Amino acid sequence: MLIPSSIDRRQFVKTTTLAASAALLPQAAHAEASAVYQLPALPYGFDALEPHIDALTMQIHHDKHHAAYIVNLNAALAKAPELASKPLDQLLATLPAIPDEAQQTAIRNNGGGHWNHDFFWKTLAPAEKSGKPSAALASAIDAQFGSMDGFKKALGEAAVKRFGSGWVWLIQQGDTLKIVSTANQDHPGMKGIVPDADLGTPLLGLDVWEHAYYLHYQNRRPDYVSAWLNIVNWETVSGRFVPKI
Ligand code: MN3
Repeated sequence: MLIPSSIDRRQFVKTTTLAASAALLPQAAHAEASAVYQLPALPYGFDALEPHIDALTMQIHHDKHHAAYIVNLNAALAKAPELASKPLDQLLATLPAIPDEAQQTAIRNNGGGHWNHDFFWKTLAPAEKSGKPSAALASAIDAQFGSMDGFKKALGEAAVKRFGSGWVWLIQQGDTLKIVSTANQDHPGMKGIVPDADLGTPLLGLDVWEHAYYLHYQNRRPDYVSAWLNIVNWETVSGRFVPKI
């Protein structure tokens, strides 16, 4: 075997590196110009939520599932550039205005997927940083559900009742809190699609798709929900709550 001298090797590395960069450049520049949405980095490491959610589940969930929603959302928007400049929550709130049914479905599924997952990652924190609801939110939870345990029970029941894939949400509507559930990647603000889309502001969103828990919990969705409640970022959730003035 011919071993190149160190100079040759250096030159070889330099040349091939340049070639590789050059080959990537047009594609990278093109991707940047046409990709409306980028996969946001997780606000913590893949293993940060262990043992409640395992690192492999987090990695696949973020790097594969969430990434795919973004790729597919960008592909849908590339065919509808007039929609690309709309903020995502506005786009999701006006889905029925998109006349092309296939396009509407693609944006519903993948735009919802992106919004919901971005919200989901921010809703969570390592168990030691989970904290507690603010006094205002805690009192609203007590008023609505009797106690924190009452809230957890209601959330768990809604999670079990969601047949197939979907989400369970804690939503603020005026002074009251509600637990609602959506199918697939439907988002609580999808007016004309989600029946209660005017319920208010989502405070917390629980992903009950099997991809969120199956590796570790298999069919035990209630166990996943109990564990998940240990890693809620209550500071963030409390920040979304608007106390009664
Ligand atoms: Mn998911």
